Amino acid sequence: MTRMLMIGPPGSGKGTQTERISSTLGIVAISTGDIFRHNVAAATRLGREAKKYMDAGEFVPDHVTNSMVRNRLNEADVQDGFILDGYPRTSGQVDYLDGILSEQGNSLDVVLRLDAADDELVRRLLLRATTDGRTDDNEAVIRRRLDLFHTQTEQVIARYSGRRTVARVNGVGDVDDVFDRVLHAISAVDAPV
Ligand code: B4P
Repeated sequence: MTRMLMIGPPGSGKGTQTERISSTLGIVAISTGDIFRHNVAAATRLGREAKKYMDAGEFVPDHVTNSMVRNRLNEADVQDGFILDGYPRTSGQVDYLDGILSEQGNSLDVVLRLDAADDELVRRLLLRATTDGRTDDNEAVIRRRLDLFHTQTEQVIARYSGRRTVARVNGVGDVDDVFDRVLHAISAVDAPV
């Protein structure tokens, strides 16, 4: 089990659980949100471009995100596997990732879908706003990010569900309990049939 996606609404715990999967299973994590934030902090050209969209709760345009992911997936440390956190989020990104994987002769082993209700997500992100100071954690922007999840990223999940690769995980509860569910979901997919 080496090639995974972590998909879920903003605040569902994608980043939190991806970090745990990475450190426990030794799989390299790639978070598009983190890559953008590093670029914003370093004031690179990519960061200046991405910031406009992130601060408004919008998706960074596909052509920018896709080429960034392509470059990352061609690096040596991910040739044996990766967990992609927060990508793909649009149908166009699914097509693009399919293209990269097919060029590489690879396929996905599992898509983890982390669930939580919108009220819980808003509560978590507003709490994070008080501790982390992320510029996209204010109520209006959070609502926009949730809208985009429901209108665009749910279609992404539907496409992977059609391929039977989606494992659904309840993201509500103690972080350790959610992680136990994640490990269980991964091992269930990995089990010999
Ligand atoms: P992300 O960084 O992916 O931001 P996010 O969706 O809010 O998720 P994040 O991983 O940070 O939060 P998590 O759910 O772990 O994206 C940010 C922006 O980048 C996007 O809005 C977009 O502009 C851009 N972007 C990224 N990828 C893109 C793409 N593919 N295409 C286009 N644009 C893209 O955790 C949230 C909070 O909940 C944390 O405070 C955490 O401590 C807490 N939490 C986690 N688990 C919990 C639990 N079980 N109980 C209680 N709290 C919990």
